[in-house]
Amino acid sequence: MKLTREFEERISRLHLQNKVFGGVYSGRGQEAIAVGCCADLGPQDVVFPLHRDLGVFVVKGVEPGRLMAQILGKEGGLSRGKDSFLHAGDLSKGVFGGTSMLGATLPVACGAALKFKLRHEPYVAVAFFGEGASSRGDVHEAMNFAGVHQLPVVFVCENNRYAYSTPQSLQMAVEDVAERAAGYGMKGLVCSGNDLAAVLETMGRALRRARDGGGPTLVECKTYRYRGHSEHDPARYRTEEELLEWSTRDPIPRWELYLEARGRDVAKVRRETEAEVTRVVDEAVAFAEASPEPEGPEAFEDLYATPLAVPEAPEGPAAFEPEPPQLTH
Ligand SMILES: Cc1ncc(C[n+]2csc(CCOP(=O)(O)OP(=O)(O)O)c2C)c(N)n1
Repeated sequence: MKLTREFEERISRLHLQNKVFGGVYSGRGQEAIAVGCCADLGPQDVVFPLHRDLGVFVVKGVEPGRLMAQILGKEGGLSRGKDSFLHAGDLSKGVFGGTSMLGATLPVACGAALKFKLRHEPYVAVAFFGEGASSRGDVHEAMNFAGVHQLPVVFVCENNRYAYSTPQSLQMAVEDVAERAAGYGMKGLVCSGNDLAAVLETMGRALRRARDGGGPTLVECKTYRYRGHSEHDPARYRTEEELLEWSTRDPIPRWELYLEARGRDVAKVRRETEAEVTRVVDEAVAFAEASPEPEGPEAFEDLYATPLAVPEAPEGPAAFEPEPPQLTH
């Protein structure tokens, strides 16, 4: 959680220096969700993060230098400087790239989960989305398909109460996104997304169900977006009281309390973690800044996937020759 937070702090500073390629969408306050949902995933499990999910990349083990280079649009980045963070992925770590169309990654997650099921592979697909995206058609079609086919997929809704400036009450008529799960024949679970222990426990149940062939789960993590929608948004549409209330639920001090209650020397943990986090982020920034700008011709490379297998042409005459269409007038 601290690594993600520090990484994002540094991105905000680089953004002020005009070094970031594309928008900056902070997930400050939502760190426990990425950590709690990805901590128990294996290298073969796949994830579908969104614009606020830098933490998912971090926990899935994407190399921090390449991640920072992606954010600066450099050659050393995940897409070799061809795109911003928004559409970045790293298939070597099971991280699919995002799309601009909110919710459009959920059907793709179902495709990945269907592949696991058809091949009897014991893996899980995890798709992240906001409560705003939950009102989009693709999201419902994906959940319906996952329910019908009992796919090993977990849908994680990060309900941070705002879709850009739109509060939840203006875009959905139910209190919990998780209520919708019932309509698709799956379990809907709600937990505090600001409490790492709660996310770990809830996600653990969903992952066990998916791995045991029990089908999909919709996990709703209640949380709060500490910053504006993106760096250009001062988010004045929120009240002081609301900000104050949620500032007391910061997931990092909350986890420290949890550790303290279990007898850990939190001051020591904090010291060691902060030193390590600063070192990792310093190195990532140094790598990204030293990485060259893309030159241009690479824009025409990596455009098509290499086919897994080229089907062989059948020998002899084709088994089926379609009739030419008959014109009636
Ligand atoms: C289909 C679609 N509509 C609108 C947008 C513009 N847009 C980008 S992010 C965003 C807010 C999304 O809110 P939510 O899904 O709750 O996620 P959050 O940003 O709160 O994490 C909007 C409206 C988009 N990218 N795609």
